[in-house]
This record gives sequence, C-alpha cells and structure tokens, in this order.
Amino acid sequence: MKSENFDVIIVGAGISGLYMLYRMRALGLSSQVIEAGGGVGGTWYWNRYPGARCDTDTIEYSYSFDEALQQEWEWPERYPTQPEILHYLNHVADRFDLRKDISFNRRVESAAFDEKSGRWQVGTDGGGWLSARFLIMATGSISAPNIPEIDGMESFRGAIHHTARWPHEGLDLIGKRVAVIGTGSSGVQAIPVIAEQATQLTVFQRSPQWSVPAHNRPVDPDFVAEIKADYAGFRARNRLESGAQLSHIPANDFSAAEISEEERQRVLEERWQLGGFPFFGAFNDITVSHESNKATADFVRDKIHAIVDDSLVAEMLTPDYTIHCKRPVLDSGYFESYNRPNVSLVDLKTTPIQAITPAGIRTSEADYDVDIIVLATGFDNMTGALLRIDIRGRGGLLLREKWAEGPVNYLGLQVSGFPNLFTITGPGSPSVLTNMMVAIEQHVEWVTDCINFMVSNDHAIIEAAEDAQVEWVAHVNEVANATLWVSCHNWYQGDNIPGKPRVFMPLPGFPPYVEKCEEVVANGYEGFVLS
Ligand code: NA7
Repeated sequence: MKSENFDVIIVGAGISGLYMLYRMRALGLSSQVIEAGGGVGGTWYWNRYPGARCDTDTIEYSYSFDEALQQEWEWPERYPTQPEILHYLNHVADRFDLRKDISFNRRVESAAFDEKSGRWQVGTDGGGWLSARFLIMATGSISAPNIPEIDGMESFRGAIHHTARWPHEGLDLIGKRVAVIGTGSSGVQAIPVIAEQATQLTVFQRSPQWSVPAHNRPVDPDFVAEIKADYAGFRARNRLESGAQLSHIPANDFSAAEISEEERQRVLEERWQLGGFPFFGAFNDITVSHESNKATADFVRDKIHAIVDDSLVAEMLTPDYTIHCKRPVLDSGYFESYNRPNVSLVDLKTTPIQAITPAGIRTSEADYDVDIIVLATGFDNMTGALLRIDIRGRGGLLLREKWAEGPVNYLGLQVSGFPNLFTITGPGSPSVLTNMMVAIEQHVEWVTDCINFMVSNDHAIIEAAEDAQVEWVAHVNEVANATLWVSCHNWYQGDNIPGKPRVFMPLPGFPPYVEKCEEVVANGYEGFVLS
C-alpha cells in the first residue's frame, strides 16, 4: 500500500488546522493536513443549519496573525453568519495557498506511535498509510456530533438531520411539520428561523436555557475604523487584559453584593441592552458568587416571563440552575418564537421521549406527527473527536483506555505515553471558555515554537512527564471546583453524553494559563521529557 511520509501531519482543516499548516510551512517542514470534509472550515463547514451564526463579535472572531488580512477583511454584521465565516476561511486557504497540502474527503481512523522509528503511522478510510514525526490533532473541541440513541429511529418515514450534518443543498421546510430536539446554541439559533418556515414546529426541551438577546446589527464603520487603527493593540487587550473572554467589552469591576437592588436592576438592564456576552459581565463574579449569579438569573427570569405570553410556557422555558453554568446562549427572537401559533413546547423532564415512530415522536404523554426531525443535540465535546480515532501511544496503549476515567494530559497539549502528539485546544486548556480564535492562535504558536525548538536542537521526542500530568489534572480540577460551573449538568463535565466520565474538562482562566505555558518554555520545557 502507498505510504506518504511527512515531518508533520495535522488532522483537521478547521481554524486550527489551517493556521497550523501555515506555521509548519513557515518552519520549512513538510506538512499534510487530513480533512474528513470536502472543504476547509471545520465547525463552519459542517454546521449549516438555519440561523447558524457565531456568537462572538466578528471583529474578534478572526485570525490576528496577518496584519494585511485583518485590515482588508470586512465583516458586514456584529456576529458573522456561517456562510460568511466559511467564505472567510476559504479566502484564508486561498490567500496563503494552503489547499495544496490538504487532503480532503479523507478521514483519519487510526494513529499509532512506532517506538522504533519514533514516528506516527496514520491510517485513513481511503486505505494507505501516512507517517510523520509530529502528529497534531486539530480536530476541534465541539465537532463530534451527539446522535442520541432513541428507539425506533430507523423506522421514521420522514427525514432526520443533526444540525452539524445539515444537507449542503439546504432543506425546504416550507409547509412541513418540524420537530427540534435540543435547545442549546444550535437549537436556540435555529428555532426562530424554522418557526418562520414550518407549518408547525414542536420543540422538545430537556433543559431550558438562560438565553440572552444577541442584538445583532450591521457593524458600525466608525467603530471598525477605530479598531483597525490599532488592531494589534485591540487583540492584545482582548487576549490578556479581558482574559480572552467572548467579548471585548470587559465585565464591570464590582459584584452585586456591593450595590443596591435599584442599582443592580439599572446595571443589568444596561447590559441587557448591549446584548450578547457583555450581559454576563454585569458583575465581575457571576461564575463564583451565588449572590451575583442569583441577581442575574432573577433578572433574566423576569425577562422570559415578560416576553412569553403564556405564563405556563414561560415557566417551562425558565431554567432552575445557576446562570452561565451551561455554556451561555445568545438568541435572536428565541423566546418570542413561543408566542407564534405554529410553535409548541414539550418538556422532556416531565414527559420524556419514549420512541421515534414511523410518523413522528412519542413521549410518555402523546404522539407528535412530524415530517422532519432536527437533532440539535450537540456534541461529544472536548474528547469525542479524539477518542473516535483509534490512537495508540507507547506499547500500543489506546488513548481511549488512558482516558477511560476522563482526559488526563499536561497543559491540554500533550498526553504522557503519546510522544510528539499535540492537541490543539485539548481538554485541560482554556479552549471553550474563551474566544476560540484566541485560544487556537495561542496553542498553534506554542506548538510551533516547541517544534522549532526540537528541530533546531536535534531533539527527537517530546513527551509530557507523568508527574507533571498528574499535577496538571489536579490543578484543573481545583480551579474548576472553585467556580459555579460545577453546580449544574453541563457538557463541560460530559453530562450530556450517557456513560461519559464526569470530569470538568476546560481550564478556567486564560491569562494565568498563558503565563504558565510561557514559564514552562522559559524553564526548558519543564514537565516535558525531551530526548
Ligand atoms: P449543546 O449546547 O450541547 O446543546 C444540545 C442540546 O440538546 C441541549 O439542550 C441538550 O440538553 C439537548 N440534548 C442532548 N441530548 C439529548 C437527548 N438525548 N434528548 C433530548 N435532548 C438532548 O449543543 P449545541 O449544538 O446547541 O451548541 C454547541 C456549541 O455551539 C455551544 O456550546 C456553543 O459553543 C456554540 P441538556 O442541556 O444536555 O439537558
């Protein structure tokens, strides 16, 4: 069988894979990206459901590594739509001539470290082997779709589509009876758009959402000009001063405990009008203080009840858990959708789904006949994309076995026993708690420096030391346990996937993490074994 040998193999041509390739090429290393999809874009290639949009401002959700690129690119709206981001990423691929080193429609199925040669052997669905010294998993944190196992699914006469596997040619929903299962970001974005097209939309909700209005709008040219006059400064401030949060507008510098009830309402209303992630920065301690959290949650509860006409439906739509504990959701007319006569809500906590029938969905209480079922059921986040590949390190050890009790690694970058393998925004790094663009650039640049160091110093192998890894995992748990993120069921802890070990996966706190990464390098790659 044909074998292809490279210095570096990168798995995935999303935002991380593209930038990683650009950087590896600049080092003069032979590199190959293997991508399962038919084009670049990763998340933005696959998630084509109606209403799909990023929830971070465009001015921040873009690469910062090339000044001409960031100066020239124009975004029309505050939040970019999926087609716009895909267009941008295609532009990046063309601009830097990246496609010639990307192999599309090819899925990596296995990767094994050969201890004799010190190289990774990578197997793909098309057959044949690739080999490389360095293997970089740019497989995404939120990329392995969660397709729930529901009895009778195969018997359904209509069509079932997961939001992250939406037909590329689109889907005609006009005149259709549609069911949406799931009310995370994808469901909440899709529901208002589907509601306008479908004859009848029935939403099957397992957990209600503390959703806040996105307040999307055309970008203000004066604001953009001001940012572009010092884009580097803007990026630097976002990266460290505001902690790579999902908005450049910093949180207020006070807690709810420090101000009167009247002042709290004023501040919350002001932030509600700003829309988007800045809302969650009304107080500086929403993720650690029960008081600030409750004040914020009570405010949103009142808003939901003010928006939704039917008080029983409003009650069903109101969460009973800490706000910002599940990954925050932004919407454009989500709660308003339930005032439409063609939209109804089914609460799965009280009436769970029992089966999918040929005609639709059966709950413990009723049968709902539909033409299309939309699974907005999310992803096996953070570990799913990695563990779906048969990855074997030293001694044939399977990553799946190593992580049987939850992901263990060092800095979210390397796993002991898996030499020369790097994970971009892996569990144990800030990743999904930050603006992903910022987290990705920081990881790609760290890995680039590391590989450059190895090549320049004739080191063959870099591998996380077991004791550094144990300490790191304990550190991530300690930081997470001090927050309210562990106070509800959320996918940060794998709660959405039956049987997944309950471990908090991302690391809160971007600036201290970056400091730690820099310190590790300054101390000669402390915590790694080089040989
Ligand atoms: P999410 O945020 O994981 O949302 C998935 C939704 O689907 C959520 O409401 C889940 O309820 C629900 N779900 C999952 N499995 C089931 C089953 N078996 N039955 C019923 N309902 C289910 O994924 P999204 O795609 O919306 O968003 C992904 C990311 O995109 C998001 O975090 C942002 O970063 C952008 P649950 O809350 O688990 O009870």
